[in-house]
Amino acid sequence: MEQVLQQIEQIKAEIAAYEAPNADAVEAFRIKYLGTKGLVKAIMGEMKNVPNEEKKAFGLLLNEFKQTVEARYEALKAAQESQADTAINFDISLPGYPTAVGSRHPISMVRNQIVSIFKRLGFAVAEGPEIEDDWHNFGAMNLPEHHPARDMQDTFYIAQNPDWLLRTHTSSVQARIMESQKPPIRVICPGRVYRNETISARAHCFFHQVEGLYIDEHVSFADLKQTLYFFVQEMFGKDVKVRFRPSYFPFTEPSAEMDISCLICGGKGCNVCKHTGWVEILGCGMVHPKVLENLGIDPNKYTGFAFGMGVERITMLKYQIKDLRLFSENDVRFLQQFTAAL
Ligand code: 2NL
Repeated sequence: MEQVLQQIEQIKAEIAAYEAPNADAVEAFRIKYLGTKGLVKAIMGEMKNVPNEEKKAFGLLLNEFKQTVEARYEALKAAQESQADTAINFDISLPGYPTAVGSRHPISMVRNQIVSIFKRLGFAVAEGPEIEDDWHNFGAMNLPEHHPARDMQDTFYIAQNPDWLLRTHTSSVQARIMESQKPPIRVICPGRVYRNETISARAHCFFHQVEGLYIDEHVSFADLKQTLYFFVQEMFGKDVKVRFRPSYFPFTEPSAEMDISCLICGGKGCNVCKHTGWVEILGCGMVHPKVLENLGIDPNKYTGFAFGMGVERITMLKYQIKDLRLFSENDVRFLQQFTAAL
């Protein structure tokens, strides 16, 4: 009896000091103490040698002993597992998980591309307010009092002050430059503009424009054509053809619209060009003398050309996008397709 109690104390001391540096040592502990031929089992076997009246007390003692050994085993096992978790068992030189980053909006990409082409020709970039007054947006641009563009149906007016509106084109930025600078003026104005339209695949209440203006002595329609021809070649490639059709704008005279040969069918005729072989990309003309005069530039001394294009229109052509609304819905499945760093 006495001997068994001593053995129990000895084992208790042993297991408390037991160290398991790895999983094998933990397993060795289990086999040595808790296995079918282990020490705990052997001591349990001593039960049969205990006198009946002491069996109860001895049983309790043995039970407590067994639990102590089991608890020690569980502790060693847990320590070993947590150590395995934190151990460096992977290649720390591998790159981390990539962080999802956004991509440039296609409208911004194409706008930047347009702007950079004109910058190379010596155009400066200018921006201005989106809330304008009637004069800079309409009056100075030679839009008569009762022109339909001035109608509430077409333009968003600011409720507090009927003289204020959301600009309908970025001409208002050029108007401010003509007011405050002397020719030569060579400027490109990208920006968001607003029109009161019913939203559909082809129309939205806002879109983006790039307008250009060049004023100096002796600026001619030939300068206009060559500048825009250079732009088209840089933007769409050397094989693209251009044509000018006469048109009308209140702020230019003469006025024209410029078409390029269809990028999709190369001029043979398809759905995109409505089987004409040509697609319209911008409007342009010689600045109306009245506009120059309105903004303090002598039309007898100076001439100029101007043009305006819709960025959405050019982006849709370039990427064959069929619905304008995609540009403002911010659906990542759409946006993720434009990953070039422009
Ligand atoms: C279009 C046509 C155009 C202009 C914009 C302009 C600006 C000044 C003076 C004269 Cl300051 N004209 N801009 C000229 C012709 C056409 O835009 O279809 N845009 C989307």
